[in-house]
Amino acid sequence: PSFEKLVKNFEFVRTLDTNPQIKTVTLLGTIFAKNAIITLEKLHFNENQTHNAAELVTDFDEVTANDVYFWSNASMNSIVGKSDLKTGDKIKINLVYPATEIHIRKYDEQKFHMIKETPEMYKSHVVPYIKEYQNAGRLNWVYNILFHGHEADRIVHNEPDQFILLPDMKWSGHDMDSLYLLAIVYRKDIASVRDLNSSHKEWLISLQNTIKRVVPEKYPQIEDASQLRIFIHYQPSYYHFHVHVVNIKHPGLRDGISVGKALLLDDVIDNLDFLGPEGYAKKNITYVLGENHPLWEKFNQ
Ligand code: M7G
Repeated sequence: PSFEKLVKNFEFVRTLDTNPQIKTVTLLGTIFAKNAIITLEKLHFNENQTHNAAELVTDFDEVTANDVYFWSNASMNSIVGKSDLKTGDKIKINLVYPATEIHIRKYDEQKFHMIKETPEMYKSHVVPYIKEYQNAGRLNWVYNILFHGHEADRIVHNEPDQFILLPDMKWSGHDMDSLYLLAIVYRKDIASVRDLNSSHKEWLISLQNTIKRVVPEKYPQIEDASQLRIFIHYQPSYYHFHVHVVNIKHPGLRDGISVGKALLLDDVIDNLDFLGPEGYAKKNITYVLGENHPLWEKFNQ
């Protein structure tokens, strides 16, 4: 029989695996009473699709908006280019509008470098950058969530005086394999991991314990907190302390969970025992920096 005929006669038994990163599903089934495994992969947008892809988005579902950020699940309403995406294919669409130069540079293709940031580099270059940055309204979306009721209907947990836990903009909100939540703390005095020292240890442990308790309660598909990857970023894009809470099955988006960007919250907490009273301000931190990042220019002046 032809390949097509074999596939047409596939009788589904169970799903072996799904992978949100490479957008695959692997199915076990039978074809003419023999076991068969089928892997389907959603294809990447190809060159001749990219220019008009945005025109073809339809069926916007539960649009969320915060400051200059908008996101929604949607679908494509006609065949794009030659193949790949077909009518009705589900997509997730994110919009930044109006986008600043920093946004454009962040998403633009660029060269990356490993940087070993010393405590001196932090003080002389990063601290002024953070100050400059915080005055530029970049944290509006954070304050909207914490203090102005934005995204309120989506909040998973609100621990008064501690933090708000809610779906990250990166998450479709439906697919549990790629569950991605964000815990944003109320306090404004921690811009990044660099501000953490041993005095924050108990506070961080309690924050993490609450996350580990409430996520499996809210999402029974997460059977146990050991199925969550809980981490922070250095450098973060937003200098107000927040924690990423992601299904361990999610292999990550772009560099989000790569070494050189993500630090496990557990490791951070443990390191506070060894870093002395100044904590992370005293440490060399090595990470990936893109040439479009404002710090790249500052370090190279
Ligand atoms: P980050 O480590 O500062 O930067 O994380 P990254 O974007 O390089 O990861 C900020 C996190 O906040 C990211 O995971 C974003 O997807 C998420 N995020 C950003 N904005 C603007 C929003 C928003 O308006 N709402 C929600 N819920 N999440 C957001």
